[in-house]
Amino acid sequence: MAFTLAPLPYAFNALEPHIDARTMEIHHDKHHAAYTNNLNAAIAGTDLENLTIEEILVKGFEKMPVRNNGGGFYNHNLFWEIMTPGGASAPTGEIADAINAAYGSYDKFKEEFTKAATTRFGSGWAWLCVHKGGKVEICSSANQDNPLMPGIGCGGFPILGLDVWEHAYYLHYQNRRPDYIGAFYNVINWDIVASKYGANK
Ligand code: MN3
Repeated sequence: MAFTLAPLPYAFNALEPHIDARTMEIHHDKHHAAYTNNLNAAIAGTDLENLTIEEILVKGFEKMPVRNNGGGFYNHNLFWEIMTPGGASAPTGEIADAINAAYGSYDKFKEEFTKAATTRFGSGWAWLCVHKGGKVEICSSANQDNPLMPGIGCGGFPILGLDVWEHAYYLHYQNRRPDYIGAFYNVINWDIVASKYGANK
C-alpha cells in the first residue's frame, strides 16, 4: 500500500511572515514529495510494504533508504500539522501543566527547545515528546531520524517537531537558524499539540 503526499493543510503563504511561501512550496511539493516517493520505492515488494508508517519507522530502521525516507515522510506530516496560520496560542491545560512541570514555565521551555534546535549540528529535527505517564521531554535527532526509531537517543512519542534542515529556512533566513527558530513559536498550533499529548500520554 503506497503512501500519499497529503496536500498542505493551508496555503503556501499562510505562515508568512514567519515562514515564506516559496520555502513552504518547495519544502512540501519537492522535498516532502521526494521523501514520499522514495519511501514507496524503498518498501515496494518488501515485507514492510503493508505496515503502518509508525511500524516502518521501527522495523525498517536498519535499512537506510527506508530510515531516511520513512522518517522524512512522517516528520513532515507532523511538521505541517503542528503549525497554524494566524499565530500561535500559548499552551493551555494539561500540556501547559506538563511543560511547566518539566521546564518551570513556557519561556523556559522555549529557551530549552531553542537550545536543542540551535545546537543540532547539520541537518535534523528538534522534538517535544511525551512519555507514558505524561512527562514531556525535549530532544533532537540527526537527518530524518524520529523519536519512534529505536536507540537514537531521543525517545517518547513526538508531539511537536521543528525541521532545522537548511531547506526549511535558507531562502528567507539564509544562515540565521536562530531567527527561524524564534519565528516558529509564532505559528505553533498548540491545540493540535495538546490533542497529541492527550492521546499519547
Ligand atoms: Mn524538511
